[in-house]
Amino acid sequence: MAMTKKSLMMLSAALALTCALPAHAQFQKPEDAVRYRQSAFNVMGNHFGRIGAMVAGRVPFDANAVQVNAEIVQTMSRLPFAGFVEGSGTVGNTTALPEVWTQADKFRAGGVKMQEEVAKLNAAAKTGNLDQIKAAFGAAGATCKACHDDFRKKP
Ligand code: ASC
Repeated sequence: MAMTKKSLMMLSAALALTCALPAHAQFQKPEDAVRYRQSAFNVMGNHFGRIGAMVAGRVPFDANAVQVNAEIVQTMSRLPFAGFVEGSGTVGNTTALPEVWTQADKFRAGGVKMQEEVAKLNAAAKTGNLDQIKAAFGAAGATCKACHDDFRKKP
């Protein structure tokens, strides 16, 4: 069905409104933000781990599977940071440390670094070259660990 000019205008107005909303408006309560960021990290870690199993040789290397998983990891890497809203540091079952908010610039920079390394992993995945994938996987994993060391409660 072709879109009328009016429906296109309504759609773009709705999109503009959605994008203009502050991040906290995504969540009705702080607990929802905790669940959101944990869900995004969980899915990201799951698919990162599937690549890790191939990198470690526990599962046979399958270049196509690496590509599919790396694409998901990159998409998921864009999501969790919107969930670190003010007031969500002490609710639910969060393991976030107060430093997420007291050292917000450092935390943000760590997140950006992670997104960059994950993008490189996705690029390496597209080459199908296991050595490149291994190197990029290691670099991406190091960015996960860096934030866990500094910003996540130890078990
Ligand atoms: C993973 C995963 C993480 C990182 C981290 C790297 O596979 O789920 O959180 O790697 O353990 O040190």
